[in-house]
Amino acid sequence: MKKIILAMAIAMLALGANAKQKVQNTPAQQLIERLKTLQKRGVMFGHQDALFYGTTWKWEYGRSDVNDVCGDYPAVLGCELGGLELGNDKNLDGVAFDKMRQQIIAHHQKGGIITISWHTYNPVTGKDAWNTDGDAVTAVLPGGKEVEKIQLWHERLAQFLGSLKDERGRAVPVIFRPWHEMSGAWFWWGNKQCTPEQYKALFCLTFNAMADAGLTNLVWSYSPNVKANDTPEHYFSYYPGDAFVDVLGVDVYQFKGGEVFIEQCQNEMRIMATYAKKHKKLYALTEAGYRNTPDAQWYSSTLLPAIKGFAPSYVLLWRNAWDQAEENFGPAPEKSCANDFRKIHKEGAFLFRSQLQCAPTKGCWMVSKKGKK
Ligand code: BMA
Repeated sequence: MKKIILAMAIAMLALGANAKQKVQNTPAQQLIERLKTLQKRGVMFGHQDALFYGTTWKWEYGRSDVNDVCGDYPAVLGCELGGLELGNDKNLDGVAFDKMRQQIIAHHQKGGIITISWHTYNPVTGKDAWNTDGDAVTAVLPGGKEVEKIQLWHERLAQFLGSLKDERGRAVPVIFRPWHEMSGAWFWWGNKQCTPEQYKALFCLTFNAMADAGLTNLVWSYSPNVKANDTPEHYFSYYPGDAFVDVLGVDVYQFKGGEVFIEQCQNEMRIMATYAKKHKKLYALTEAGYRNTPDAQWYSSTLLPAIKGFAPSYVLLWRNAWDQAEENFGPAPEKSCANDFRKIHKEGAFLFRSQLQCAPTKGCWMVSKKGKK
């Protein structure tokens, strides 16, 4: 009973926060409207950590592997906050948070879209997000032994997200995607580590903490990992509710042949697009890739067919890591798929940053007509 009352209180609080956002026309709502407008024009191309490093370089601000290949920047910049909660000045991949902030603001000012993930450390064991010991979700939910720690971690999170402001002090809106891939069992918030109800409470806890901190710049994304022959029932089994989510997402990587990847993406697209239409939500391929991309035609023969017939807001390929040779998912000049990427760029398969325009006086919500291919 206590649990039901708590869940209802959380839901009401969140509904209130959402209602308040609607009245005030917040940066988050402006971004949602902008994303809806952009969705009609095409699918944005995104790359994780695009502006911080590539496989052959690092910390050269202004550079991007995507730009090195095709002469344009990704429309969507993915950033990662893991380690911020500990008070570190760099994330778990070595990206300094002050540089990240600078690049987020610069990307926004050039019209780009930002999405942020959070590989949160395990609050019980102190180890990384992949450490599943210690019943950590129970520990951070009301009544748990790490409630104060998650409060502190939420404060640090809110401080960073609230510090994203342009030169005139206006909040920079971002798509925030915490607690991702919960339908797998590799993170401490995964499906073997907590119940769907506990997961939803965790998502709402973070949502409410950000609302209580007064943040109005967060567009929220839910992103389970792919499941073979996924069903809507399964896809939505951890869904916290429409009041908490703006962008439906899914993370899909190619491990086997391209046909499997295409089939899985098409199936997830169908599930997300159907719900998105009915509930007026956006949807996206929030993480994707083929490790090292050992297929010179991967973009035209696999990635594009994977989303064919659907209108996701964006597709984000995972990082080209500077520190781990195997963590390589995006295009890069030295890769055999570079020509194919140039080809699909030229054909206008995706929207890139130069095609999104920022109106300096009105905030970054305008859409460039001239960018249309
Ligand atoms: C994972 C891997 C890790 C990385 C983490 C956060 O998918 O790329 O190497 O630390 O994302 O960026």
